[in-house]
Order: sequence, then structure tokens, then C-alpha cells
Amino acid sequence: HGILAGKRGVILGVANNRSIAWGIARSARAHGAELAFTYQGDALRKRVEPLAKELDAHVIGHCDVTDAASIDAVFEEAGRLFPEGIDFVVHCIAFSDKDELTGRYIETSEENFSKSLLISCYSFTAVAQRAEKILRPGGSLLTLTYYGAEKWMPHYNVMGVAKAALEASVRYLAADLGPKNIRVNAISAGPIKTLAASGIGDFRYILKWNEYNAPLRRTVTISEVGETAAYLLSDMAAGMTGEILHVDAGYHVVG
Ligand code: 0WD
Repeated sequence: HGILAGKRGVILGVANNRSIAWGIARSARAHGAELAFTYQGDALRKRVEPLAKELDAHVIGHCDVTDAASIDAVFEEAGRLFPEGIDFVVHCIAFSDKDELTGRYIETSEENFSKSLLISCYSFTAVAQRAEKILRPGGSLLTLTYYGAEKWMPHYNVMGVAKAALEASVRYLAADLGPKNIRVNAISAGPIKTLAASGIGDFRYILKWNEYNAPLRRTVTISEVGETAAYLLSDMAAGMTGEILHVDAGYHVVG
């Protein structure tokens, strides 16, 4: 039972128990979904396997989104594991060289610009291409974005540009997949202390700033992002696509 009962999904981007992907996985499972995780490299495999076990989730293999063959491989595996198809894919992946997540955007190198856009933006489209073949009607794709896509934020730099492109791709993918009754949405999460976030300059200050200024006067948790994700993945959101939903304690109405 639950709003995701009978639904099957693939979750990319669990790195540890602080990951937003983990918060989403926990909620999706609690609402009845059957899950499959990918991991990036052997170091993360050891972290992901025990977490998967906690949720009776499958681990379908290594996926580094800069390696197209590894994306093919995990979606082929998902197709074998779930021969009737899947109902959702959750993409919680981003990367930029830490040295460029501080100071001025203008200093961004071509190499890091390309890598950041490839991993943080194009990968969602690359995943959508593979997922389309096994997604059932009524299914959906979900990605994670940040307010730095909409407004200048200190230190977010090339990541803000990548997230703006990611949000645009949510709209284009929604239009492409809508006729198949597949929805594409994003959650714009407030700042949360995760591994990826620790690479952003002055991150503790950004958390404090949100605590002082967000309407709810606090930051959000991975559980709160998870619950909203469960809703977006469920039939309760059957009429929503191309949407960017803020789960940020209301900060976007202020900043
Ligand atoms: O404040 C935050 N933490 C926010 C995060 C606010 C709003 C949005 N987000 C976004 C991030 O930009 C990202 O898209 O949420 C998503 C998930 O990030 P997270 O939960 O904050 O961070 P983390 O737990 O570190 O997961 C990101 C993971 C990677 O972890 P590390 O830290 O090892 O880079 O993305 C994965 C990896 O598991 N990842 C990749 N996966 C496959 N191929 C790759 C890659 N090339 N690069 C990174």
C-alpha cells in the first residue's frame, strides 16, 4: 500500500546517508515503491550496498554518467530486472571542480565548464534517452536543482549556469515525453549539508543565511525533499509536468 505501491524506480546519485537521493529513496520505499540503485565507482559501491539493503532495494551496477556505456548497461540491467518496465527515474547527480565553486564566475575554465555541464545537465538528458525505452505510461523523471539557477548566488558560479540549463531541459524533455504520458519534473531544494555541498565556498554561511531569511526560518531536510519527491513521482501529481517545485523553506520568495 501507499501512493507508490506497485511502482518501480531507478535512483541515481546515492553517495552516502546524507545524500538527497537517499532521502528520496527512503520516502519512495516508505510509500510502497520497489527500488534499484546505481553507484559511481567501487568506493561508493561499499556505501550504497548496505543502504540498498535497508530498503530491500536492488543494486544494478556502476554508472558514471561521463561513460555512455555505463548508462546503457544500468538501464539494460533495469530492463532485465523489471521486465514489465519502470515507473520512475530519480537523477541526483552534479559535479564541478571545487576550485571553481568559489570566487568569481568569470574565471571558469573551458574544461570545467564542459565537465560541469556534462555531468550536471546533459546527464539528465542522457538518462532520459535510455529510460524512455523502459518507462511505462504514467511514469516520470525527476531531477534536483537549486535556486542558483534563477538568481546569482555567491560561489555557485558554473553550477548555477548548469542548473539553469538543467531546468530548461526539464521543460524540453517534458514536451518530448508528454505524448507518451511520461512526466518530467524537478525539485529546487534549499541548501543541505551533503558531500557535494561541502565543495561550495562559504556553504555554512549560506545555510545560516537561509535559517535567518527563509519564511520558515530554517533549512530543509533530505526527508522533506524525499516526501515531495514521492508526491511528484506518484499519481497524485499526474497532472504536473515540466514543473520546478521549490522545497526550500520558502527562501525563493525572499532572495
Ligand atoms: O544543498 C544541496 N545539497 C543541494 C543539492 C541543493 C539543491 C540541489 N542539490 C542537488 C545537487 O546539485 C545534485 O544534483 O541535489 C543533487 C544531489 O546532490 P547531494 O545529495 O547534495 O550530494 P551527494 O550526496 O554528494 O550526491 C551527488 C552525487 C555524487 O556524489 P559525490 O559527492 O561523490 O560527487 O552525484 C554523483 C555522485 O554519486 N555523481 C556522479 N554519478 C555518476 N557519474 C557523477 C558521475 N560522473 N559525478 C557525481
